[in-house]
Amino acid sequence: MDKFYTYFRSSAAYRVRIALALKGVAVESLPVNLRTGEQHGDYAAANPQALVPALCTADGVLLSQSLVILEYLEQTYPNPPLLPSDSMQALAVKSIAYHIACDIHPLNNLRVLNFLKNELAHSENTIQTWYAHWVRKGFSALEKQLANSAGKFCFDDAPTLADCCLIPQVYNAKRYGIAMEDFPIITRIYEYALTQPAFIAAKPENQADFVE
Ligand SMILES: N[C@@H](CCC(=O)N[C@@H](CS)C(=O)NCC(=O)O)C(=O)O
Repeated sequence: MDKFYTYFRSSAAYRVRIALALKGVAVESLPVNLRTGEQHGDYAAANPQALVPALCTADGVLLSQSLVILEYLEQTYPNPPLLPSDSMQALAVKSIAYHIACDIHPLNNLRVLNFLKNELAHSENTIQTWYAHWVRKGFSALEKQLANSAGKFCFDDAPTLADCCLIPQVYNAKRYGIAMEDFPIITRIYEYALTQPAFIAAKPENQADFVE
């Protein structure tokens, strides 16, 4: 069985949890506590980036980067597919997923916020302004992008890799108190997704390592 290094609150790990649940794939979950800095211990010897998630295949190959793990899952467990069969539509889905994973999430990751706080001595208020700025800028563009593709989910009515990325990012934004009124399509997709069993199973509060 594959081993999955995760943390309940990690939005990148949450992406993978959604895909695992949608595909019905069982893994051995190994929590890495990011709050206590466990990512910098033994785990960093296996994954030098010291970030979660990572997935170690049954053959002992360690995959880092959530989008790579999603690609591995798509190759290994093709059903249900999380990319449309039409190649141009698949690229449209990836464009949404990359928008979130490459341009929104990295600016607001724990280590970035910690650096603003600890090394650059910014106040909580400034850090919140930083967080809100990048999420709002990203979500504003995403809202326009989704206007051309969304149905119940980001691309039509079935979940794709784009939803694996969007739902955790919205969860994270809500946790940081971002008002979602300006993003009705994103909000509609988020609320619909959270009525679906796979998305419920993947929620941070439904993980074994969850703490308040
Ligand atoms: N691009 C990476 C990002 C991974 C990432 O940033 N993970 C965060 C949690 S969401 C992390 O491990 N942070 C630990 C830290 O900042 O020290 C991916 O998609 O897997």
